[in-house]
Amino acid sequence: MSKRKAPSADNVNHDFCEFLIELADFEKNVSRNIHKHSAYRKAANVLATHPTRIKSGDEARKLNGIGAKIADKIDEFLQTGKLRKLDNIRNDDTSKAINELTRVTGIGPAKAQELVKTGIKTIEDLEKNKDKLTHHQLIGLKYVTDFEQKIPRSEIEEIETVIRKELSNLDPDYLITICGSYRRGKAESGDIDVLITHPSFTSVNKSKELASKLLKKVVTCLETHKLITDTLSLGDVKFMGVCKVQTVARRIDIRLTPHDQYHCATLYFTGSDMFNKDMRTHALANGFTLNEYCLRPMGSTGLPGKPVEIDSERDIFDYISFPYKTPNERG
Ligand code: DCP
Ligand code: MN
Ligand code: MG
Repeated sequence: MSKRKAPSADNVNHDFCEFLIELADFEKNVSRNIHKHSAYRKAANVLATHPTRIKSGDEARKLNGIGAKIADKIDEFLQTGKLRKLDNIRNDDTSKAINELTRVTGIGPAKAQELVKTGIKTIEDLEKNKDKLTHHQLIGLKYVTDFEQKIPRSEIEEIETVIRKELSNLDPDYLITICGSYRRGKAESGDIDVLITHPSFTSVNKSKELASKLLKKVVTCLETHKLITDTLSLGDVKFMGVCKVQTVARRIDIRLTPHDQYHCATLYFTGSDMFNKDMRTHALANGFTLNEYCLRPMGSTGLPGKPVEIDSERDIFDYISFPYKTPNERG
């Protein structure tokens, strides 16, 4: 998971997307209104993929996901070059402090609000109050500016080469896919999302002990070979940490998934998150329920049945009659 998504630069509605994302962040981090957050995010996404420049709120309203309130904001922005609501938000002290504190990975809106109440409002304040932070948050603070820098594709390619080389020496049976925005072909990514599996680990045979052993072995190997530098958290199937091959520290997640659930996991962790939402909705409309583990038919009782057998990502599209999209076409 990585923080703060910026819309892609090649989009003709870039400026609308930017203010919508700022409003979305405000709803998530300050107002804590997840519905409004989703509405703004959705609108930003619709505009980001719209091929032509939007010229009025009315025109925007015709698009799926844009209602009257957002259309009004587009008009106000077109007429005045700014938004009063955004000016107010930007000038509000609490809002400023929460935005600043949530720059640190591990500090979410709830923790940020708690810190603000005790008078901690800046990164500098955090430096003086390290006793109030968890291990994860301390690492986040240490690398706060590093983690804000996008990772060029070429650097992830370099990281992928290292991972493949070291893990194939460790145990050639590990299967590795770097998912996330990198798999979607993006020129830059916020973090590195590594998905791994091993034939010995399946949905039938997935004891915590086995999972821990398989994941830990990978993490230790990559630490030994100086790729991984810090651990934010290590569970039985999920590692969150830091790696470095060049000069900037990068966020890396490694997830272990059962061998027979690999394709559903690959699909899910490739995203985008909006694409996943669309695909899940489409699955439901076709009588299936889809998640990161499996695809199940919905029975007449409204309960999901047994997972169907999946041999490729394409199988999932086929089952729910969703036209196949290559990773590059998934938003
Ligand atoms: N994901 C999702 N829903 C979420 C979070 C994540 O479906 N709420 C899935 C889709 C994402 C993938 O997990 O593509 C990886 O999550 P990231 O946050 O790392 O997102 P990306 O890799 O897509 O973008 P970035 O370049 O910012 O890392
Ligand atoms: Mn991630
Ligand atoms: Mg990512």
